[in-house]
Amino acid sequence: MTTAPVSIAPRSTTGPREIHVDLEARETTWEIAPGRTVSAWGYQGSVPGPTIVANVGDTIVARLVNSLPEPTVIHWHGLRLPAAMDGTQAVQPLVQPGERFEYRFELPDAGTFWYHSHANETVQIERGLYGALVVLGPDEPAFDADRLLVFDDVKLDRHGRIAKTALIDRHSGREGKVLVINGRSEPHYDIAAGQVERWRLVNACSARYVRLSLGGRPFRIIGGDGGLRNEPVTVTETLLTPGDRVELAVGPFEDEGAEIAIQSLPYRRTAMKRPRHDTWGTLRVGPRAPSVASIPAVLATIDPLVPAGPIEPTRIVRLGARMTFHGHDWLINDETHHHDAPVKVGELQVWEIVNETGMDHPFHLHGFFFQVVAIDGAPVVPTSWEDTVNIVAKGRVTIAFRPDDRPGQWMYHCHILEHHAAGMMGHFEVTR
Ligand SMILES: [Cu+2]
Repeated sequence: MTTAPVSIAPRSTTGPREIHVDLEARETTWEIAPGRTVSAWGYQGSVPGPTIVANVGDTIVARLVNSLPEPTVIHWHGLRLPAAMDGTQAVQPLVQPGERFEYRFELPDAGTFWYHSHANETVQIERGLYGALVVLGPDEPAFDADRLLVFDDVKLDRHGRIAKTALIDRHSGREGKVLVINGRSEPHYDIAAGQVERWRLVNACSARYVRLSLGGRPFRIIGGDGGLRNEPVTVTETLLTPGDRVELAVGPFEDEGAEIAIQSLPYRRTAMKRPRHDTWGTLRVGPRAPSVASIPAVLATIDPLVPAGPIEPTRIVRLGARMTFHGHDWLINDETHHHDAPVKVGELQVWEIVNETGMDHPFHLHGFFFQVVAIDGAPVVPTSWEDTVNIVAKGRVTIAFRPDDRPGQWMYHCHILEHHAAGMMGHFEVTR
């Protein structure tokens, strides 16, 4: 099936607005491929849920109505919102069946974000409770078209239903064989020769890493989790862990009629999974069209939080595992659901995330963007703001962030949903 670009035009130049969104979580029928449906859960009955497009400074008013048979809650992934709006059980009671909750918060940053259930995630996100949120800044680079691609994989049982959680999932994370972009398998996209499109990618998979390639063609990375990076960088692949976002400039292609595979290259995130080469969709190069795209050489200024020189972590966060009678527990500093020390508003945080396990873990921090300042102890110059970073097996990544004045309960966790559920998460308080 062919999919048209999404409309990501600014809605208004008349100043900040309130954007009202209804998000009823309910049972629905999800057409994952033409004529192939599964029973699922979706916001407003669609998977993904409604795409929210807003400007920096707008206020989101999102009304969650829970029409599911179990409690739920919505987390706004990557957004710097007040703690009370973060949508976790640490800051609000779960929204019970038949109940509702109104989220209200301002949008301080431009970028590609997403929202998803933060209750019984291994079931609720797998069944489709996620959607994207795009926030536009006042001065975005010009492109010929915008696309939003939300990657997900669905695990079906032999009856074609969304499979129940298996014991092995707790160890390796759940991966499904049905690969979908924006809820549909094998989509086709058309791009005019000579044109350049902005692609915003979200990895909504429970555990699958997407080492994205466009048939080996070069493309430019222009943004990460927290909006535009310092400058465009040309690559032939980029890795998206679960929870990750990346923004790309795709094109120009000169070969009219070419079919380019949107694929993921083999990636070994755990010795337990055989790395695979997968095709997610196809990009077709159509007749030539004029281009208005203009990508500046400098996209954003990323001022380093940590001065050059030796880096002294203020905190060590160790990712670990232990065998138990029910399989693996996943740990932070030797504890499941770790309670970490508070941090103070305005005090620079330099956290070394140490992966003691034999498997990669995507580390996600709620509510605050960080800079990656060292990898395996070697300083790196930060080029973007992130909220999710891969920590390779036995590897170490040092991140830095300075909590702004949003006190309350926050958390960090592995974004492999089964690992989060099995304990690889930490609570911490931001205090004044
Ligand atoms: Cu993990």
